[in-house]
Amino acid sequence: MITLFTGPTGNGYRASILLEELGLAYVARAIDLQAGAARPAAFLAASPLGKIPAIVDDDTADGAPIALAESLAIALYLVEKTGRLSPATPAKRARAWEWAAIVASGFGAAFPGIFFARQLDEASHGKVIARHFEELDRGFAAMDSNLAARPFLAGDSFSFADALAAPLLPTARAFGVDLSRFPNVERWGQVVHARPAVQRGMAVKG
Ligand SMILES: N[C@@H](CCC(=O)N[C@@H](CS)C(=O)NCC(=O)O)C(=O)O
Repeated sequence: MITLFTGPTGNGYRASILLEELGLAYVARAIDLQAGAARPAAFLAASPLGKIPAIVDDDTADGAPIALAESLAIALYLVEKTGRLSPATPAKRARAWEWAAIVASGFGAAFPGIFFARQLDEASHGKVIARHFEELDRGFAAMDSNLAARPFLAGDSFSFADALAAPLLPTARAFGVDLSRFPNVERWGQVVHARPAVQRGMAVKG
């Protein structure tokens, strides 16, 4: 059985629509998204940033539960688990993931940005910027906790997740984020950026 931690938002609905479309059995647990509301420990254990949606799947091949957050990662996991809702050809699969990424990153960043800015007056743009820096801190804090227990983002070896995340560090420094508050991230960054392929990749200017 899958437990879905969710709420009445677009991100939550992405996960519940997928579960429904795939015909998977699940129980939905509502999370109070108000700032300062208590969040259940099982939810926080499943969601590194404490955001919905998140799932815990008890029905796994080796019996070890899989806990997972982020709508895009949940989609990838459920599609892989069931072998369904994935186009048959590599070209169509690539197109489907391209659109999934646009939905999760582009739209996913714009809506909360507008939601937050609408609560402010014209003179308060500094608060919008501060809010985005808070989100960066939130992400790096979660990454730091993750990297306290393992050398790379997804375990013992370098994966595509590390490759995708590597450029975050120089970008964050250029934006003035003090990464010394996240020692595990800095340690990971030194290892990752010492990799010849990462250095070669970071040298490509097009
Ligand atoms: N990138 C995430 C975004 C998740 C997200 O922003 N969830 C919001 C609700 S729509 C949330 O949990 N907000 C509460 C908070 O930020 O503490 C995804 O695609 O799942």
